[in-house]
Amino acid sequence: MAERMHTVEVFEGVRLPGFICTPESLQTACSFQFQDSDVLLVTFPKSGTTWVQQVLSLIFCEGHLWPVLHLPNWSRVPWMEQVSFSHLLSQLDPTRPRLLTTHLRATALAPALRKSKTRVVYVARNPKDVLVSFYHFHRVANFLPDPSSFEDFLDEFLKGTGFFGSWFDHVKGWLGLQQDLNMLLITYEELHQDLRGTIRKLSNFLQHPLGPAEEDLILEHCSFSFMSQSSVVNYSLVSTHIMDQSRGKFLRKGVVGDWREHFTPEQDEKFNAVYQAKMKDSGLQFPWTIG
Ligand code: PPS
Repeated sequence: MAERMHTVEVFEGVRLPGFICTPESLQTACSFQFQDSDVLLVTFPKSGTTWVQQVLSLIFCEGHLWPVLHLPNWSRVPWMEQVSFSHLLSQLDPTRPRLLTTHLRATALAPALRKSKTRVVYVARNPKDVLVSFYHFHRVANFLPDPSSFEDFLDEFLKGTGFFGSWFDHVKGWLGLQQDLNMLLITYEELHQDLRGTIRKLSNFLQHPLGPAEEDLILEHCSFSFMSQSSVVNYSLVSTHIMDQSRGKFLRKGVVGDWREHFTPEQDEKFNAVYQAKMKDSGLQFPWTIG
């Protein structure tokens, strides 16, 4: 795969890193046969994927921490669109619900999902913070191009021409299916503000109620400080040719509102205007205020 490090895969008009996605792997994702017991985590990149992968693994671990402590997040909750998916899927514990992840848009997976009662957990994050986190990640991940400047990166994000496409289309596409699919929306901000309450909400949705001791165990193993030190979630197992964390950590800051340290007042104004135009008719409610 090393020769695909800088390959760009265009899928449904969206640029994806060819290092992790191929036409075959994308086809496998779109024709996947979901089971009613599956749990699908859906995110636009940098919205809290790894955090919720960890929480989902912990909710279903029944107090047995071995996988959480020893298996990387990408093998516990594999990405459906990635080349490694078929192999990782075959390694999942057949006695537990299959926990799956995707960054793909709703148009790609909705037809397959509609055939099942699969529970979908959509995690959204303030797009200003998503943008900042993604900007830094582009500098770390060698399978993504180095951003030329923050301003150019912001313009691409607003136009939706960057990797993984438009944040606006992703969120509106998936959340427009809330009536059709068995879906729960949670936000990165909610996880920050009330981690225990959000975990409870998740476990109720997943029909996997937790006792107070289980909740405590989950809280302990999904904190930013714990995850930053854990090699199976901080991506230190990945070769520096793929992710060079001397350029910035994968678990970078883990805070709400870091965009304020990056945006100029002009950039903020530009962002707000596009956000208003694209989101005003969406009817969606989020914990952030933009514009
Ligand atoms: S990816 O590449 O799409 O899987 O990235 P993703 O995991 O969605 O997003 C990475 C950001 O999530 C932050 N993160 C956390 N924040 C708080 N607490 C915990 N436990 C946690 N785990 C991951 C991570 O630091 C990235 O955000 P930034 O703003 O860059 O720090």
